[in-house]
Amino acid sequence: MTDDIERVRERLETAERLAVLTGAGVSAESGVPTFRGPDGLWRKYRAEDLATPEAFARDPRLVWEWYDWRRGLVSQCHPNPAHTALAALERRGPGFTLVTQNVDGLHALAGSRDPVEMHGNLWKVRCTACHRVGDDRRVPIPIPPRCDACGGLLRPHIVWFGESLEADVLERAFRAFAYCDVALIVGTSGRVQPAASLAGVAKQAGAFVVEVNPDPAPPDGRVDVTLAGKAGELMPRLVPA
Ligand code: BV8
Ligand code: ZN
Repeated sequence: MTDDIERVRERLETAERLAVLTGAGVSAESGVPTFRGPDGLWRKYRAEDLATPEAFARDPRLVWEWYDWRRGLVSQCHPNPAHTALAALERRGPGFTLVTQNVDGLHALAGSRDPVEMHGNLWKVRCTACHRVGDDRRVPIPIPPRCDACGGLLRPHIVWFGESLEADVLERAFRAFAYCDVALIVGTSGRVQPAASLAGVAKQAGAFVVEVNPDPAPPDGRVDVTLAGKAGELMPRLVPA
């Protein structure tokens, strides 16, 4: 593993265009539960019961109670060394894009300047009537929350299953991976589309692809080096202060 770490560290030093994709695993050591792990969120809740527009239409109160609970939990969590290392990597120079599936906002808290939040953000709400998007950090949030401007029902500004991602977000994410020379895939099970396609896009473009995960996906030809370990431990070794 040490040789692999050295190899990846060198690649990161010489990379001209670096694309990073993170998933719930990068926040696991901050205390944010993952989705599909043994103590994952989806173990207790069924995704289709909560993270879909149909669930929200059926029972907005139940969906808001789940998000309010997650917001309360995340409000107590802090970035871990993996988030900090990625922010340091970004400061090395231009040509860096961080794409995250996470909605916890911890990358920005750690200093990442402009993370591409593919699935939205727990701290943003969107009016279902006038479609205004705004920050809302109330914990707890009054349920059901109402729009200040028009009184419409607010929803989490989060991409639910069956909902399309914002076009500009998709474009930024896919462009970053289509033109990178090194791609880092950190802490994701690679189960959710279209994020799960990004590693293949990088490979197709001839990039050097690295996965960081204690429980890495079985080799499928898209990853050049797999570093089997926790992001909070490995990322600082890949990006020495
Ligand atoms: C869409 C918001 C077009 C909710 C989420 C093919 C093409 C297009 C769509 C689909 C397709 N096939 C299926 C679909 C539909 C669907 C989909 O992918 N379903 C899956 C379940 C099969 N996709 C969609 O609906 C997307 N929409 O494509 O629009 C469209 C429109 C209509 C109809 C069809 C298509 C929208 C997807 C967004 C869904 N919203 N979240 C919320 O968060 O509240 S996704 C949800 O899963 C989370 O956001 C999370 O980010 C994401 C991915 O999970 P991971 O981040 O990977 O987390 P997970 O727990 O799975 O894994 C954690 C990993 O960390 C593990 O590998 C573990 O080993 C590792 N780990 C643990 N500890 C550590 C660690 N790693 C490092 N360090 C550690 N310490
Ligand atoms: Zn409104």
